[in-house]
Amino acid sequence: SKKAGGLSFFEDLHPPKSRFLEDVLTGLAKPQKSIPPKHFYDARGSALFDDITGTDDYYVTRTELGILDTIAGDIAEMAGPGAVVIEPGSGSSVKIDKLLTALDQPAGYIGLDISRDHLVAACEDLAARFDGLSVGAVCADFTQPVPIDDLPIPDGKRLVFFPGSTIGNFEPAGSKSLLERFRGWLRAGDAILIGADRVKSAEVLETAYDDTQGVTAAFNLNLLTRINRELNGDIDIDAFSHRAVWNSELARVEMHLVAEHDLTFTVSGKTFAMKMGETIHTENSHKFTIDRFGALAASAGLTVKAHWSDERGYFTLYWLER
Ligand code: AVJ
Repeated sequence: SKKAGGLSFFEDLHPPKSRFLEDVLTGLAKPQKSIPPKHFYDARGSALFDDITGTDDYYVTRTELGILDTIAGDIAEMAGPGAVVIEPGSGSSVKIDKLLTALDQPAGYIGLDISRDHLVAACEDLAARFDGLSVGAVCADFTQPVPIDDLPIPDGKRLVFFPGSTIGNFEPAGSKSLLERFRGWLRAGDAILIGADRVKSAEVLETAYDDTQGVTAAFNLNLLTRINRELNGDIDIDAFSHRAVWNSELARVEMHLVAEHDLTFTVSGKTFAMKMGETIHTENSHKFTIDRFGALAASAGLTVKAHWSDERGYFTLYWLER
């Protein structure tokens, strides 16, 4: 029973709207100002992120795609015929196309995303590209509980696909709960295929997050443009510069917006002051050794059954089971 647009089902769990204003006002009031990275992704921010993945310096996306090409046969064998792919935060069509093409007659695909319009468009596109694949869409926030048993998921071995090192955006406690949540979607024999960026030299990491073309700088600064437009702000964007720094202690690349001189600004009627050199912390991108990632998985009750990396050891895809 196909619904309009070629979807087998659409389930709207009505996730609460992201609290952009609340997050910004709370974050700017902290001693170390910070804004969660999920707010980067308005239309302009999403387009800039796509541009980042095309830069020479941001190796992440290109490297993961290369690994996916190399391991297509292994993946097909481990998943077996008739697998059902579940993708939380359904993202890049290039990656999911590679996975679905690699698999042996996948039975279904379920996209799960907080952004209803983006989700439906992406899933309808996918249904059109993969004739005969049962495609479902769930509008939900995957960082919150999802009543997976109430959804009409087709029978078959489940494969939760979480590429891109998105897990790196979460704090250690958050990444553990996220993996626990995904684990709760698995039955015996089901699996998670997850990509995570590796620890490497500070130089490579800092260049990847401060590319020479300035795309990542524009991506970071766009957050201020978004605040001015959507939250009635008057921030002088020219007063800020982009900084990416490898924090080896915490194994993460941090992105900051640095005030170039003392300034004040208002957002929705609230006034904020910053000193020269003070920063707004906008993103953490955690990096993992294979051992550390295995320990994280184990802490969430998951076992690494296989893992694959590129030749430089920049990025790793992990096959996890419960
Ligand atoms: C989409 C979170 C995986 O951390 O590498 C890219 C976002 N930020 N360049 C990452 C990002 C700056 C990206 N993730």
